[in-house]
Amino acid sequence: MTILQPLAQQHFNRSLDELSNQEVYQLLVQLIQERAKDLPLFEGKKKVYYVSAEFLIGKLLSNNLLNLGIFDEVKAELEDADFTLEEIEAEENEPSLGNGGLGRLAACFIDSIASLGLPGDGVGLNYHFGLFQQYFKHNSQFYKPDEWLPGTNFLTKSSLQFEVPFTDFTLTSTLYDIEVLGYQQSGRNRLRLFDLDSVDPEIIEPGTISFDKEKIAENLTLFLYPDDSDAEGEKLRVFQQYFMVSNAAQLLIQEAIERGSNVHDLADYAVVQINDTHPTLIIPELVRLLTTEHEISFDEAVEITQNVVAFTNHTILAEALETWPMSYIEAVTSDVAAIIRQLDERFKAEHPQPASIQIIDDNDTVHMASLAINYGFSTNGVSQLHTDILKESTLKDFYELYPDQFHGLTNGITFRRWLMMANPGLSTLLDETIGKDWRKDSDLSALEQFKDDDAFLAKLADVKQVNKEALNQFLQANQDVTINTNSIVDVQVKRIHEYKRQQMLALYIIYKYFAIKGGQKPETPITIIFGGKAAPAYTIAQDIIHLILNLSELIANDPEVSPYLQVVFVENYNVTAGTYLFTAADISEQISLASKEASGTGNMKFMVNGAVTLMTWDGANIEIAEHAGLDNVYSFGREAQEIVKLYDTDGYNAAEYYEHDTIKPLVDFIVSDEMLAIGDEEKLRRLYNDIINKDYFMALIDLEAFIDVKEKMYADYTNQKAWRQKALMNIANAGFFSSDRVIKEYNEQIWHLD
Ligand code: 26M
Repeated sequence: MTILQPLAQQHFNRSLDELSNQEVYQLLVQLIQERAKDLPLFEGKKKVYYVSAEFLIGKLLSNNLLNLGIFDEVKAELEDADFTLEEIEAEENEPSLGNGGLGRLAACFIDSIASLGLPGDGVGLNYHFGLFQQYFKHNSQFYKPDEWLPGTNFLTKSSLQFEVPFTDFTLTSTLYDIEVLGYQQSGRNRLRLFDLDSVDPEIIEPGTISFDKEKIAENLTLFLYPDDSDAEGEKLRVFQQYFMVSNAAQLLIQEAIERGSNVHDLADYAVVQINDTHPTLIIPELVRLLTTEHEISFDEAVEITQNVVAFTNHTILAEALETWPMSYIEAVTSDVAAIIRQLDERFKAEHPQPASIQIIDDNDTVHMASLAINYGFSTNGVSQLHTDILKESTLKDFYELYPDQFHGLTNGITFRRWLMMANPGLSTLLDETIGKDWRKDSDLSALEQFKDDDAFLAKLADVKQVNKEALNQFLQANQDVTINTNSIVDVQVKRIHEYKRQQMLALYIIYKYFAIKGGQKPETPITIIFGGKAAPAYTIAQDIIHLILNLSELIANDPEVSPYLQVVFVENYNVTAGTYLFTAADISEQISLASKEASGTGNMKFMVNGAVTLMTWDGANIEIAEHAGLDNVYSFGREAQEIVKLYDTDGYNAAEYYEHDTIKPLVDFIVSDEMLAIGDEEKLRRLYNDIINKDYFMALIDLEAFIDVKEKMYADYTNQKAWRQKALMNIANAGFFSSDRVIKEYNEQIWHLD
């Protein structure tokens, strides 16, 4: 059977093998769009709207082919015509419409909602520029705008438009849809991305990522905010948020009415899951729309809204909990500001105390989480530990008020992208070994029986080897770096943030550099790979990148060390790079300061691809250890309770740790002559001073334990059989971390779709 050949004739009047890569890509997009349109939308009385400022969907071509069930066929036909799917995929711009974990979670969730056949759409913004593209120069991070729209993409312009009334003007939205196909499903959902026709990239100053922030109609959906570390008090972000939620609210009311709602019963037709507090303004916006457009009383509108909106919290970092001065909200939408004041007064009248749960504080600042929790019906954390910390400390006073409203739903990842697409070698091996049911039910537990099967373990090792070769090729093409594919591949990829402690791994690299210089050569060579972007406003995160790039250069140029240790920083880490890294890794670095990583989801991508986790007792790492078994992970470091107490009592003193004989030389090396000879003195000193005087995220507290466990892990790697058995146990027990399980739980506990 050929699919593409007749299309090539029809559209280009040429045979497939005569087309350019770009033409083949266009053909495939068209094919997918046509097949998608043939599928009906999933239906049901009640529908979920997953509203999120970010959807880090990544490239869609292979994902759609896989979900349509024509992946293998198309791949084979392309190969017959002398194309590879990889080179065709290179024609697709990657939509990087998210910063990191929160945005990628949203992408996994819409894939799972569709794959379970549930009616549910994603709702967000059509940023013209995604997260900046990162490049390195002089061992530092630089930025290029991420232009992903030009050329053929998966967006279709819909005819739906809504009026969004801002304080000083009204804007009319346009809507772009991306089809969301479930895995082997006979229906579809959509990702609905709102935009403005007036947005104009011309306002960007050439060669920069700056623009006139006052021109709202021209810039509203221009950029995704590149900042997931500090809640920047920018009015423009409030404009974006209000535009997003006003459209979402109008859309869901309109669709509910179309399905038969009389609006009074809206909660029987729609449930809104808000991805962190960014879409919280949907609460007062729903109240506004219900009272002004649908003749519903204020009290009833509040009750309806309360039964529609559910909130997910993704962080306990104080600096990431959103607050907005009321003056900003008034400048953006005075009507909604007035409603927030009413909601605040209502709440204060019933609950004058404590101050910690109030919506508007004494500084006339709105606490978005308070609005979401007090006027939503559900609040959930994203791992067991994170949920416990929310209940016991961060949101304690809310939990006491609404104990039944709290849920814990440990995150998950879609196995379609992160196993089937990313790792065809392992997927085929799984099919041959345990049958194909895992592709539908995510159950890999039958693999455990092969724990002592040497032939199987050898095949598992072969798959890893092939993936290391593929990673090597990717790195050669991406940034002209060659790695030793016979080395231990040890990977930390995620946004750069002090709490994730990339700086601690950098200090370990210094330790290892000294050890090798001193004659202690590792039995197996080691490749340590970093990837991740630092928020432009986050200086110390940039300095950490600078430190690592300098170490990479220093070691590469040292013939005594380079045969045994290589340090690579992947440029512009994104979803595509992730597929190569998760599948090639032997070691998964999950070393956040306990209590700070709400869940993590990269940890799960490594696990299902057979990397062994090196972990602190944080987020979903704890559950990974429970599922894989304690013998099959490596753990270290202080636990969350102790860390929370240290923060409460101001009990951590970095200088004290710095004075340890084992630590001081490592930290001092940051500003050594060797480093200053290649690096920037200001940056290195700033980082050095920060670590010895502040070290707010306590990199030094766990450093000694980290060094010990890393040494043990590298030594253990030489027992290849035992190592492959650990890898197997990780894969076999990864089923729990499928986002299909998570979505079933959301549905059972929160959404209650039919
Ligand atoms: C805030 C203000 C201005 C601009 C952007 C932001 C902002 C954007 C994204 C703040 C936070 C953002 O994301 C936080 C995030 O990614 N949290 C991660 O969520 C994952 C999914 O639940 C978890 O697995 C991670 O542990 C958590 O860090």
